[in-house]
Amino acid sequence: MQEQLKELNQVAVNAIASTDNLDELDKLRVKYLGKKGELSQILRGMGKLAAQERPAVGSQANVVKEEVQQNLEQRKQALQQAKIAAQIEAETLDVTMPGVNRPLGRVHPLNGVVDRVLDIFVGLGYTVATGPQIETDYYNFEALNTPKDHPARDMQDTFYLPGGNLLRTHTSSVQIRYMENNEPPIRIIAPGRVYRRDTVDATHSAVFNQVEILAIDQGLKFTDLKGTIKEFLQRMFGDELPVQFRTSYFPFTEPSAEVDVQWKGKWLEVMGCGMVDPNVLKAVGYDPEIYTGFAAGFGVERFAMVLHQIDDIRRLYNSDLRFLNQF
Ligand code: 2U9
Repeated sequence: MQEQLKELNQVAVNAIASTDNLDELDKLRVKYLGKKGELSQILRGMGKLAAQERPAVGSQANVVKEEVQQNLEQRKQALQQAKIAAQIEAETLDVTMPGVNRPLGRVHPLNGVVDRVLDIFVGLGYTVATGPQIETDYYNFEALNTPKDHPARDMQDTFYLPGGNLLRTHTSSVQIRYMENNEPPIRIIAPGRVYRRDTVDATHSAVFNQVEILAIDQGLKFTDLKGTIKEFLQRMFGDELPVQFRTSYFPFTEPSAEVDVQWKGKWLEVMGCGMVDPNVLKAVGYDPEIYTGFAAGFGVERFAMVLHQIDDIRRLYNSDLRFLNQF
């Protein structure tokens, strides 16, 4: 029996030393020291021993048990430490490796201009309004004092769809729709894409972007329009910017004006404006004896070209990264 115990001790210690896996190690613990394990099985044979032999075998069994236990514990700790060390090794970040280049997107120069414009007008109390790009003749022309035989239709000739609808030539139709559904006082700003039948060149495009503002209230005068436009342009281009108004004509405003700014030594036309024509107010059911209003409009591309010194409008549509990366 003492031989058996010695043998068990030897085999167990060897098995423990040669395992490199924690689950395996636990199985060894059960195999040798568990209730139905090999040590218990040997000790079950103690009954057959002579009484004087038992104490020596009993104490040897304890020594074996302790030694196997100690070996198990030591191996467990060693394997746990090795596991942590391997994990640390695997997760180590090599800061000398070359990085992964993820190019950052940025705001397109056209959207950048629209964002700045909207910020300024929202700050002045205006609400952003949008509407459809496919319009009826009524919302695009008739309601804006531009009947079928009006010469201004030539300038704004557009793309007609089967059935008589058209692609809007300005965002003014958004303002008509808004006025039909709201009562004054009104302060709105309408940004959006518009269409004209135009020959494309460095300064013209058949598809471009506009922003229009509209204010309707009691007692609004041309000086209110001038003050608003001047404030806006100086916030866009700079505090000391010289601004001038030249008389002009639009079917939907009376009187009308074109606005120039002095930019890099030259007068540049940047927008149009005027007092809303009484016929437009009547078309949406407002009484022109009670309400007056002003409106203004400009092309976003033209603003972007002036602000960023862009020489050709088509650069804004080509999605050429060599151009876009400069903004
Ligand atoms: C309503 C009534 C009047 C909007 C206006 C202009 C003058 C103007 C052009 C600038 C360059 C269009 O992009 S462009 O080609 N626009 O000069 N727009 S007044 O007048 C309105 C708008 C809505 C109900």
